[in-house]
Amino acid sequence: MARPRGTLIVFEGLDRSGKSTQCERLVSHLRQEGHDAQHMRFPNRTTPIGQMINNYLSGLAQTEDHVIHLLFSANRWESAAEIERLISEGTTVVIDRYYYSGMAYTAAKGNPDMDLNWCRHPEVGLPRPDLCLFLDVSTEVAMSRGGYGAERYEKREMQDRVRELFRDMRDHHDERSDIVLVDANRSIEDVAAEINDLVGLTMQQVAKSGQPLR
Ligand code: T5A
Ligand code: NA
Repeated sequence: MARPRGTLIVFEGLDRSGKSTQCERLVSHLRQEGHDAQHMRFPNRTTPIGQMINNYLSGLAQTEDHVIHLLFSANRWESAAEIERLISEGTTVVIDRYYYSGMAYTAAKGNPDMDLNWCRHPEVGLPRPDLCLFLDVSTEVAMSRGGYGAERYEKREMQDRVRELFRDMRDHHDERSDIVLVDANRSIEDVAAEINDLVGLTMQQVAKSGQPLR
C-alpha cells in the first residue's frame, strides 16, 4: 500500500503568541510518535528575498508597501514545491506563519488599495493547510513576553489592527474554514497538550479520507 501523504499544519498569531515555541514542541512530539515531521518558517530569512525582508523588518531598508507584500508572498512561493514534495513523501510539515500573516500585516497598514482581498491575490495557489492553529493571546500577555518591541511591526497600534484583521479573516473570509482558535494565554504545556490533540485528529482525518492537499 502506498504511504499516506503528510499533513500540512500552520501556526498563526500575533507577535510573541508562542508560535515558534509550539512549532518546535509539535515537531518533537510528532517525531517521538514515529512520524516524519519538518519545521518551516516564514519569512524564511535565509534566501536572497528573505534577506531583503529581514532588512525591511529590522529597519535597515525602506521598502514600498506593495513591494514588501509581494516579497513576503514570493518568499512562500520559493518553498511551495518543497512543501508539496515533503507532503507527498509522507512528511508532516509544520509552518511558523504563512499567508494569513501575509494578508493581515499588510492590510493592517491601512492603505486603502490593500484590503484583505487585494492582499490575498498573490497567495492564491499556494498549498492550503489542513489545519491553521491560531494562537490567540491578549496584547498585554504578548507585550509581557521576552524581546517585544525590537522589529518594525511590534508596536501596540499595529498589533491591535492585526488582531482585528485576523478576527475578520476567521469570521468572513475564505480562510475561515481552515482556522482553529487556541487560547495561548495559558502555560506552554497546556497549550501544547491542546495542539497535540487537534493535530492528532486532523492527521487521522487526512489518513482516513485520503483527500489530496488542497
Ligand atoms: N510578517 C510575516 C508579514 O508582515 N508578512 C508575512 O507574510 C509574514 C510571514 C516577523 C514579522 O513579519 C511579519 C509578522 C512579524 O511581525 P517572525 O519572524 O515570525 O515574523 O517574528 P515573530 O512572530 O515576532 O516571532 P516571535 O518569535 O516574536 O513570536 P512567536 O514565535 O509567536 O513567540 P515565541 O514562541 O518565540 O515566544 C516568545 C517568548 O514568549 C515565551 C517564549 O519562551 C519566548 O520568550 N513564551 C511563553 N511564555 C509564557 N507562556 C507561554 N505559553 C509562552 N509561549 C512562549
Ligand atoms: Na516566531
